[in-house]
Amino acid sequence: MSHGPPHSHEPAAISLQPDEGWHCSHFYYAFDRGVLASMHDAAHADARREILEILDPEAAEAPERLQTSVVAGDKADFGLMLMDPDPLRIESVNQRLLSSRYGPALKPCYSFVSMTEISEYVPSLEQYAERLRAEGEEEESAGFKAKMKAYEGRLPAMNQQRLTPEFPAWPATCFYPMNKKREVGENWFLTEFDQRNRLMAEHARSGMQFAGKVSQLITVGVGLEDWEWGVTLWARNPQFLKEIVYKMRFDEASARYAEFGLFYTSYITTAVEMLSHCRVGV
Ligand code: 76R
Repeated sequence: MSHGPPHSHEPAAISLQPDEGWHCSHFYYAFDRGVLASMHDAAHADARREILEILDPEAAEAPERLQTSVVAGDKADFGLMLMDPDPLRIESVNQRLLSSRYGPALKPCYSFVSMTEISEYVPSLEQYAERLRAEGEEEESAGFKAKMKAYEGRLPAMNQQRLTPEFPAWPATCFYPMNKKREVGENWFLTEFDQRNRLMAEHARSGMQFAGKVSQLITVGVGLEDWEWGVTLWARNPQFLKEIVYKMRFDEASARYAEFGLFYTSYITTAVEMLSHCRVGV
């Protein structure tokens, strides 16, 4: 089969952008205090200006989303969460940082490359109706109709939030990678769809109990990363991070099938606040 216009020798346009949704990268860095100590005051002033430009979410070259946070513990000093349709626009932030005046003082600690998607477990309108029926709602009842109408109303915005999210203005965030088990007898990927769907519905119900306290973004690493998913949580208060993850450990989807990588907990800041917090160039 031939692709592209007939009789054309032009290569088909190549794009790195997904049909829908965005690329996403999480980056974590630590400062090398020895290198910082060897820099003169004037060099710090220039380096600060430069790093603040690179981390300015409003800058012309900035990806669609750029969030800076200061990391708790010694896994890293600060983190970036970056999203854009163009993966190179995201990666260029990392390269511009590393090649900047502060570049020699930056040690990359961890990164996670992923993309957004609408999970196959997000119920369509028909599947949502199915769930309501399964929960014993009468098809003709006013309650059933009201719930269907409400779901139909919020689904487009929810899907947009999954694909091209606005970051919540909440101060605490936590990122961790996760897999679903592939072991003999406990293989998520050999489990029937209905069963997975049932477990994910249970999972979603426990998640919804944290509405107003925790907001989640699941990005997919399958085919791109060492782990299958990246979990980004934002919380009004860090105690909710602890509460939600504990609660979910009891959901069968997590209890039986989930495997987790390292957790990176951090607090959202501006780039200026991050530099002051890390006592860099101040
Ligand atoms: O997207 C949606 O809100 C629809 C329901 C839903 C899906 C499909 C949902 C709801 N999640 C979904 C998918 Mn989730 N989620 C996690 C973790 O720590 C743990 O035990 C697991 C890490 C948390 C804390 C969390 C929170 N979820 C997924 C998937 C992808 C599975 C796939 O596609 O195969 C993973 C790996 C995963 C893991 N989830 C919610 C939450 C919360 C808080 C909700 C409710 C969202 C809301 O209220 O809008």
